Amino acid sequence: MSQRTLVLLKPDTVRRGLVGEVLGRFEAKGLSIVALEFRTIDGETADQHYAEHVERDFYPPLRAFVTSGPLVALVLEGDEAIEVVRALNGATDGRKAAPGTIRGDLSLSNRENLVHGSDSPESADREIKIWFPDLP
Ligand code: IDP
Repeated sequence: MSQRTLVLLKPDTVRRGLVGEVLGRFEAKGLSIVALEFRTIDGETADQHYAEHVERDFYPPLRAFVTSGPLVALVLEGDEAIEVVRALNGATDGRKAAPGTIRGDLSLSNRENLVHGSDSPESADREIKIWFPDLP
């Protein structure tokens, strides 16, 4: 079943010069880019995106991190795109993520873990509306 999912290449991906490497993995897998934007977000947008985490202990440093510089937001589309992207991303903690995944190969942190991918169809709908409100 074709799905859309919201993906972020977080500011560490941009700072480390890994946009091409990470985007290339999604493209090589066969997912299509249907929207893409390079932007720096403010704290309010971070709060909207991470609404389920705003009360968590790890949120203040996460908020500072995701607003610390430009990121790439995109919508990817393809068969089972939500699960496929999360499998490519790997486990949240880069130190524990499996080799072969983006985080497992390229991140050594549980905060600066390079990528975000929506975790369910409901999250994907909600997040796509936040980042790309005009996307048909
Ligand atoms: P996910 O990005 O793998 O779906 P979530 O649990 O939704 O993981 O957490 C959102 C983001 O918050 C993570 O990608 C990571 O950047 C950050 N994060 C999650 N747990 C921790 C933590 O324990 N310490 C620091 N940052 C965390």
